[in-house]
Order: sequence, then structure tokens, then C-alpha cells
Amino acid sequence: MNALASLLLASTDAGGVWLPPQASEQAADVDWLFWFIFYLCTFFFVLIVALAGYFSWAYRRRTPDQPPLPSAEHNTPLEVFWSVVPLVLVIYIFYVGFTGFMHLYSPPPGAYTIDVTAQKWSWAFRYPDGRTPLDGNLHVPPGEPIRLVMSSQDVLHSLFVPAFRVKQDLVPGRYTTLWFTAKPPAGTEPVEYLLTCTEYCGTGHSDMMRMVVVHPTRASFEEWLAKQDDVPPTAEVGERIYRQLCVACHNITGPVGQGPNFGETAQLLRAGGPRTMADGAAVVVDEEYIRESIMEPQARIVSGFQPVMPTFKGQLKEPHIGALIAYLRTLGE
Ligand code: HEC
Ligand SMILES: [Cu+2]
Repeated sequence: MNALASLLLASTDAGGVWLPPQASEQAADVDWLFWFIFYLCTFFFVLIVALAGYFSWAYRRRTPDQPPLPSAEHNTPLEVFWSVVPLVLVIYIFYVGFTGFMHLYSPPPGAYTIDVTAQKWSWAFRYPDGRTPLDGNLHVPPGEPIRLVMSSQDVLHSLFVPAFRVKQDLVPGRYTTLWFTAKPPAGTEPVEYLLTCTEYCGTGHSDMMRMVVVHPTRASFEEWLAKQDDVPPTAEVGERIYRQLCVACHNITGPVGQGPNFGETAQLLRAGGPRTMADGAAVVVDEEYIRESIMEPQARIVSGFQPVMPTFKGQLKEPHIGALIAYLRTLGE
């Protein structure tokens, strides 16, 4: 019975066959209206198709020369019935949809605000005190309204968290907002949900995936936030940043991805270059070159590659760059 209910409704905290878990306080209402419309359509589909099938069988022509049956006369009660019932249903759907929409697009005053910047092809999140998440993911405290103030550096992007049932476009040249209240995780560990771009924005569109990390308590969120700045610039931290932010385009060895292999970069860093740029210049590969490649990737383009690397300015700070360089030094030894 439980299995049947979750198959038919898929509206549980844990998620069902068709929908992801309802991880925000907004999710249940969205799902409720979705399933209401879905089953209403199913009901009328079955009713209409069954009646049409039955009538064409019941009133079929029985002999080749049978004259047509007289058509039914006008029937006022029946016509009022089949006009008023759908009208009431549609008005009800409009009412629930419109009030739900207004609710979803009016963040409550005092919501915790996080800045979001999208660019081809990454997300940058900035907390009220200016800190940015080291792992590139959106970390949030549970059980309180979170408001995202969002803008785009280049083209249209769209932020979507399926488990929260919220989605909003990011438009260059203006701010848009989105809010949600994440449900507290069941256990004492943070829980992660997918965050993705749902507006096709170019070749790297599918790389625009991050996690929303819901902390079990406000205190554990604060503790995490406090740690975001003072990272030790060690190779381990560098490797973690690499896995989270760079691995999509930079392999270490093997086939070359969208960007140069870091094994090769590491060797050049050890030898001091030279690296040939698209304009033919041969440049020295040192710490400053690595730093520039990360903060101003468009300044100089490595020969044979496309200028597709996003800047990590605003997302990575000095200790992070130091950590990445320390990590590069461990490669290809
Ligand atoms: C969307 C793909 C993409 C991502 C993500 C990306 N890069 Fe790049 N990267 C490139 C491309 C393409 C180039 C070569 C063109 C250029 O110079 O901009 C490059 C070049 C570089 C270079 C110069 C390498 C050399 O051998 O000359 C460095 C250093 C670098 N990236 C570091 C990083 C770091 C560190 C990260 C993660 C924080 C990162 N990149 C994330 C695409 C990417
Ligand atoms: Cu995008």
C-alpha cells in the first residue's frame, strides 16, 4: 500500500519513482498542485476516451442501408453542467497556482541572503561577510528562509534545485531573486542536493552542476563558514579544489580535455616554460603565470585551445591559488 502510494503520488520526503525528494518547505505544495492537475487530466482523458469509444460502438451503423439516427436536441442542464464544472476546476487551479507563485517569488523579510553569480560555465556564491565556499558548493543552514540574489556575467543561465522545486533565470544586467527553506537533514550529517543550470548556455552548460549542502544545524553551518577563508595552502587542499572546480576541463595525464593536462603544466612549471600562446609568444611558466591563468584566463590563451576557461576571480583567493600551485608541484614528478 505504501509502495503503491509512493508510486502514485511520489510526494514523500524521500522522493519517489518520478520526483526527487521534497527537501524544501515549498516542495510539498508544488507537488500537490502538480499531482492534482496530473490526475485531473488522467480522469478526464479516461472518461472522454471511454465515452467516445462506447458511443461509437453503441451507435454504430448496423446495416448498410440504415438511415442516420436523429441527433440529440439541445440539453440546457447538461451543457450548464459541463461548462460550470470545468470552469470551477480551472479557476481553482488558477487560484492555487497564482497564490503559490506569489509565495515562491516573495522572499520573507529578513531572509539570509547569498549572492550568486553565473558565468560560462560556473557558479560563484558569496556569503554576507564576503566569504566564498572553497568547494564551490552552495552551503545553507536548515529551516530558515534563504534568499539568493542572482546575476549573470554573460548569457542567460537558470538556477534549478530539483529537490527544492525552485528555479529562476539569471539575466545579464539585472538581479533576480529566488528563495527557499531547506528542510533539516534527518541525521547529524549535511545532506547534498543537485543544483544545476537549466538554460542551455553553450558548450560547457553541462558542467554547471554544483551541490546544495544543507547543514544539520545553524551552528554547523556557521562553523563551516568560518573555515572558508583560512585554508592552509597545501597540496591536499589544492587537490580538493582541483577535483571540484578544474577536473571537468583539465586531466592530469591521458587524453587532453578542454584545457591542457596538468601533468604537462606541472612539468613546464618545474622547467620554467616555455609555453607557446595562440599569438605565437613564448611565455615563462611560473607562479605568476599560473595565477594569471586562473584569475584572468582570457589574458593569454595557450596555443591550440579555445578561450573557454571561466575566471575564478571572486571565487578563489590567494590561499586557494597557493594550494593549487602546491598541488601542481606534486604532479608529474
Ligand atoms: C571550462 C573549462 C575549464 C575549467 C573549468 C578550468 N580551465 Fe583552466 N584552462 C582551460 C582552457 C581551455 C585552457 C587553455 C586556454 C587558456 O589559456 O585559457 C586553460 C588553461 C589553464 C592554465 C594554463 C595551463 C598551461 O599549461 O599553460 C592553467 C594553469 C589553468 N587553466 C588552471 C585552471 C585551474 C586551477 C582551474 C580550476 C580552479 C581551471 N583551470 C579550470 C579550461 C578550463
Ligand atoms: Cu548556464
